Amino acid sequence: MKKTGILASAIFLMGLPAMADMVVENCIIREAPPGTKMTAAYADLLFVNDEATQALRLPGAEELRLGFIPELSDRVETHQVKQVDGKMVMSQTGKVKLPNDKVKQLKPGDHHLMLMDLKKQPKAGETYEIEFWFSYTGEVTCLAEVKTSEEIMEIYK
Ligand SMILES: [Cu+2]
Repeated sequence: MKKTGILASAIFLMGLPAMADMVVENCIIREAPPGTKMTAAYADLLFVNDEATQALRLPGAEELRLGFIPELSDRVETHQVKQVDGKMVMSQTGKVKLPNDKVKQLKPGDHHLMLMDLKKQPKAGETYEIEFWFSYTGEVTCLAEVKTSEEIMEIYK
């Protein structure tokens, strides 16, 4: 019994060389009002720590390193919102740790991607591809829809 299990997982691993499962969904870019040079992007990230992933023996927790949206910005940062003296303050943060088997939301008031020095104003209804880079998992692209602040408030309420 045990032998069969090991063989089966060995074959499974050969078919998926160094591939862990990452699911990226619900990608959203906030519409930038005229004159604004930056805006935020959000997404749901799910790192699946299944048997194949565990067999890779990753040296630490999976992390989001960065997102790329070359159509809109050449300078994307990971940000975090924190409460400082009763005020919500946004600051640049490094890599974002991802829990195993649990959705990590990049969302308003929490971690998010910040698109700096916008090349153009993203307008509601437009779509842009975001490429997410992780520490261990390969890049994952997600088609993000631009939504208004009102729409975003409804989604994350
Ligand atoms: Cu920000």
